[in-house]
Amino acid sequence: MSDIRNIVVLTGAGISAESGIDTFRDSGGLWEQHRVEDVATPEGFSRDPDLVHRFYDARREAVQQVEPNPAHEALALLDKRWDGDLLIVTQNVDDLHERAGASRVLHMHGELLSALCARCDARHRWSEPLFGRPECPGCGEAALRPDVVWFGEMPYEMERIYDALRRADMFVSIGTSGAVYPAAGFVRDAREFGARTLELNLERGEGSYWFHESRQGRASKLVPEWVG
Ligand code: BJW
Repeated sequence: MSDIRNIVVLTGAGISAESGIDTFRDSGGLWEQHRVEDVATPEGFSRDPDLVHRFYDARREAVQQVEPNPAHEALALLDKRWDGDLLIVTQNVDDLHERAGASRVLHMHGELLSALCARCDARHRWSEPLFGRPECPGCGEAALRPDVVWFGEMPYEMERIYDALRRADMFVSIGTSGAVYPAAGFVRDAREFGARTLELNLERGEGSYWFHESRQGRASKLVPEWVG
């Protein structure tokens, strides 16, 4: 990686699979157990907020029971020792990158441990005092919802992401099916901006042909090998 200075890493559910977190589209994944329209759209939340809260409460609890795996740890090591620019853009709402020790992490689809006020847009840590309390501590309205990005909503910090993609010499995608936009389009964007592109995934993702190189296998093996 001698000619590389600026790196963007995109991670998806596959990086957390070996920690014991369900992915979305694999066999037995979350979308086989729940209807996307019911639990991952603003319309689903308006129809049945209790169902959606139960879905995210269960996932929040599951994440608290698991630990980062060697793939998260390898990225945290890269984060510590890389003196060029690095941005770990994760689609995941878990906090396993941070718990492994990474700090240059951007959660484009939000975070399980955060609550969003649908009225005033304030974001609050989803800590004990908030449980079972629908009122926003900022504006007092009963409008708290999970701070996650549902279909039809704008992912977080897109400007910062595209800025990093524009400057990237290398773009690495880890554990994502490439089925959901805009993240699925980053490889094409990065490539057009001049980056070398690498896919690390159990199987080829939907946009695999966009990558200069694609390696298949478990993230816990491929990511430490790539980081070195
Ligand atoms: C392993 C492994 C191991 C397993 N090791 N690998 C047509 C064209 C373009 C866009 C659209 C379109 N029609 C509709 C849209 C828009 C829509 C969209 O993309 N829909 C698609 C279905 C087509 N997108 C949106 O609405 C987004 N917003 C938007 O577009 O705003 C407008 C905009 C325009 C222009 C610029 C910017 C914005 C919002 C998308 C929100 C997605 N939300 C979810 C839920 C978040 C909260 C939650 O977690 O509950 O995000 S959906 C779900 O999918 C979640 C994930 O982050 C996301 C991606 O899934 P991921 O991570 O890839 O998981 P899987 O399960 O799909 O794949 C896992 C992979 O890991 C597999 O490949 C396995 O093989 C692999 N694997 N074990 C290595 N051990």
